Order: sequence, then structure tokens, then C-alpha cells
Amino acid sequence: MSEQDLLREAIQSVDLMEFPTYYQQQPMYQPSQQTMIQPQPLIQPVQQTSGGSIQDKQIALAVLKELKEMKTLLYPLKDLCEMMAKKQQSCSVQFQAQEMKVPVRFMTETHHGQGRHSLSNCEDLYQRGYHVSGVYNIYLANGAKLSVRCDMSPDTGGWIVIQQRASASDFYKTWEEYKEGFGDLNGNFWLGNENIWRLTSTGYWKLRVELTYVDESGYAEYDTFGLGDEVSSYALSVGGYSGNIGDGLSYHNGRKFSTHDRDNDIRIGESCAQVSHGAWWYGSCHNSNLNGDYGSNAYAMGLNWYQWKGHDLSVTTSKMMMKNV
Ligand SMILES: [Ca+2]
Repeated sequence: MSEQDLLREAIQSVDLMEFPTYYQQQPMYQPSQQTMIQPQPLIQPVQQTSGGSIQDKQIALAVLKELKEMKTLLYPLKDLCEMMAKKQQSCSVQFQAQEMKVPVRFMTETHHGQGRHSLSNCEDLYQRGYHVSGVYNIYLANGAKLSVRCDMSPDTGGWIVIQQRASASDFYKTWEEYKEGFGDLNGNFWLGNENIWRLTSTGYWKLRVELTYVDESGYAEYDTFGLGDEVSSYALSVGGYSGNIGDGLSYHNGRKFSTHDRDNDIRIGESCAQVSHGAWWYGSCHNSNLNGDYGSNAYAMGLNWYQWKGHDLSVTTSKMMMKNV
């Protein structure tokens, strides 16, 4: 649900019957007075649900009218704020209803760059009580909505899955396909370099790689993770390894992404993406190749993690995921 929907719901959920009781409990309240200050929680529990004098109802109706006016005032402000954010300006709209003597408080914030939407990653959802792994909508810093797979492990919290492979599927794809992302968020997929760049360009992120080989499993975690933009060829930034499958990514730190139709590696006269049938941050060529050919045990062509299973064995499942730190 968007912030605007949340706001709309918040406004519509205000119960007319609460107002008479609320104002009865506020002897300081005077309809003509402009200075009523009531700290949160501003909505008091309803202790009396029936009755109320005619005067109370008049006050309540007046408050409702004010609420409707607030609504028309608030939404254009929110739109303006989003426009400013698109132009890379920070914007904060704070709407406190104290002066209007309405016991409700609304606040909306949109930032570009340093700030973020309140639902900008899986950890936000995890913290709000969503503990089931699955597909969720989050919001990028530019306000765009993005469907992602969240891994809601009870041990490690909410992670955005950026790559998942568990069965045979075609990952030998083009630059454009890796840029936009492809596959099924409930199956085999790549989230998309553009999305990963947008997410990691705000805040600090870590990466976790989880692999299985037949009945073995292991992980590698990196304290820092990010991609550059397309101009940098989505250059990989990764560091701070820990885990139990060895460090298959440090060799790729700082290297550009390559696909079979775009060779950004450092191997002269050959394309690592073509040689290894994958798409990765190849050097000359790789210590890991998790977008390679599923199930291939041909040298350096499968889903390799060299430090764990060498260049001849392809792992059975692969999951790469990232999280705000
Ligand atoms: Ca080359």
C-alpha cells in the first residue's frame, strides 16, 4: 500500500463517534481558540459510544469538515513533494493538525538520495511483521514501485533476493536482459542490474550468497556491496568476506559486468561471458560464475564457486541477496 493510500486510509478511519467523547475529556478546548496543543497519542480511546449532545455532534461535524479540507490540502502537497524528489531535491511535508484542533497527525516524507521511502527494502517489511518469504512491493528512491522477492529468514531478517537458481533455466542472456532483469520471482531470476544499482546507490548494503551442492550447503557474506551505474558497466563493489564456502567474489571487486554481447573483461582476444557461458563481473576470467550454465560440469562453464567446488562442479542451487546495514 502506498503512502498516499496509507494516508487515505488513516483519514477515512477516523471515527466520527470518537470526537464528542474526545472533546468532553478536554475541558481546555474552546472552539474559537487557536492554540490547543495535545501531544500524542492524539486519538483517545472511546469510552462512551452512544449519546453525546447536539453541540457535541455539531463540533464533530465541524471537525469532519476540517478533515475534508485537510485532505484537499494534503494531497497536492504530497504530489509537489514527489515532483521535487524526481528533480533530485529533498522534500518533506509535515502536516500537524493541532492548529485546526483536529486530534490527528499526518506526516509524509519523500527524499532523493540520502533519504528513503518507509518501505524501501525487505527489512522494512520484516520489521513491520512480515515474516513470510515471498514477493513484495518496495519503493525505489525515485518513487518507482518494484516487485522483489524477500527472504524472510527468522535468523537473518529481511533480504532482497537479487539472483535465484534452483533448476535448469536459460541465463545466457544479453546486456539489456541483465540490465532490466528476467525470470520468475518465485523461481529462477535475475533482479536486474539497473534495479540493483538504484537500490545500492542509497545507503549501505551487504551481500549474502547461499549455495547448495547435492546435500551440502554453505554461505558467503560480504559486509559491503554495491553496483555502479550503467556508465560504469555496473562495476561491482564488494568487501569484508565471512562464511564457510570461501571467498569467490573478492577477485571480482571493482570489475565491470560483461554479457555475451558486451565484453568488458580484461581477457585479451576472448570474451569471458562467451567462454564461460554466463554474465558476471569477469576479470580473466572468474572465481565464481553463478549465472553460468545450470548443471554443466564443463570446465568453468557451470554455476561455479571456485573456492568451494572448483571450476568443474556446478552448484545445485544458488541464491544471492542483499540487505541494508
Ligand atoms: Ca575480453
